[in-house]
Amino acid sequence: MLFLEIQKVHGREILDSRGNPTVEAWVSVRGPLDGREYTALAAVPSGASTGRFEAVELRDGETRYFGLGVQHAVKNVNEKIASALVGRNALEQVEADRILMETDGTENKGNLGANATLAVSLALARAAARALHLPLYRYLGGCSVRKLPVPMMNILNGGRHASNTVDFQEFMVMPIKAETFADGLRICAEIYHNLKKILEKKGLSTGVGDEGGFAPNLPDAQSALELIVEAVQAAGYGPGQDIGIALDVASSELYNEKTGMYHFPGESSLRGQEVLRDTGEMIAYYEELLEKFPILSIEDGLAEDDWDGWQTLTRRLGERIQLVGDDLFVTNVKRLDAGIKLKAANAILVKVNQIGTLSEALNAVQMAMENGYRAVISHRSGETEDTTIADLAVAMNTGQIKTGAPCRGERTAKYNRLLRIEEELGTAACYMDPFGRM
Ligand code: 2PG
Ligand code: MG
Repeated sequence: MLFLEIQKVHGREILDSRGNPTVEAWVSVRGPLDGREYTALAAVPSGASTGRFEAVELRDGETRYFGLGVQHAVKNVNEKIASALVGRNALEQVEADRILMETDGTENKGNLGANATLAVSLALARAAARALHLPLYRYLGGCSVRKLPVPMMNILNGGRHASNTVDFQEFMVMPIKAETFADGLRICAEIYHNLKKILEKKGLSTGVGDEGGFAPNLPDAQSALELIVEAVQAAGYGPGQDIGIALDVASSELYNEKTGMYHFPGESSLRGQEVLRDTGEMIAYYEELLEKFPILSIEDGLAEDDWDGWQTLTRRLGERIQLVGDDLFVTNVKRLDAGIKLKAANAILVKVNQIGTLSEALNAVQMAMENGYRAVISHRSGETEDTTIADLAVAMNTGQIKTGAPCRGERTAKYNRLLRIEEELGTAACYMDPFGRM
């Protein structure tokens, strides 16, 4: 077996797209054939609507950057992680990730920080690919890769990602009938621009949220969906025929443990009275929205701990639409396994920093697929220019990616990387409706 000796591991503190610090790592390995040094970088994203069961993002808690500094995580990269990995074979990703877990020694990466472990885990894969002169998607996915993901493009932001009155976090369009990824991306961008014109005409704000989608003040989810349908039609596409709608309710953020209810602060403020829904009402609400709009996918429709509710939701809607567990599963095979056994949800959102190593994220994708669950590779609301998730979506054949609006460089970096991959794959590239309908 080839030996790609890990030579250096180095971390540094950089900024994410919200202006908060995050960890970047670079790893250098010795090329197996020419003995040259190959270096690659990777940077870690950060969430706002973070699930309670996610791996730990180590923050300094000191005064600089309001406590959000990551100097301790960086120190862990430069000291503990570097000394555990230098001299080992970069081709043994699973073993390297196991060493990261062992060096950390906790269930949730609370010692080293999942931001420290993930930066190194991703940079390691990138450096190995580079030393082998392979694109990352090819290195991770092998000779059979060809499927470009359908974007779930977030064009209207709410919840924790914007300071408007929209309570659902994400309203996304999916170009399910496009011929190619490039075509799908163009269609989404055209819808995005039409939405902007419609908002302007109505005197609504065209400022954007954390993921680049518009963030106007609207009375409720129904009015957001109406605007999206209008934008799809104005762009010349058929809602439901060419374009499906996906929602991320991020409902763990709306759920209040004390009342056992979902609280809608935006809707409440505009109605002048408190709007609350219990689990049954949430499900009924989705059923009502499904009747009116071509919704194909709902993420985090219920809170991260409401397993009973998720079972009911899946029984009621699971045959009709995709139900994605984000905070519910947190890219963790233990939680996913529990969900599969309970028949809760039918898809998983995969965010590499929720779990903290590449191998563990890949395991989650594999477990999902082996059990008839779909997997959607996803960015975080706080991102960097790192494009690893674009390659990951192609390598793992997931057929879907969630990476924001066609706006803000950290979002377009992923889309642009997918354009390059599609061109590189040439006639082998394929793009298809992830829900397999004709
Ligand atoms: C989500 C993500 C990404 P955050 O909830 O799916 O869109 O948001 O990174 O804030 O958790
Ligand atoms: Mg989510």
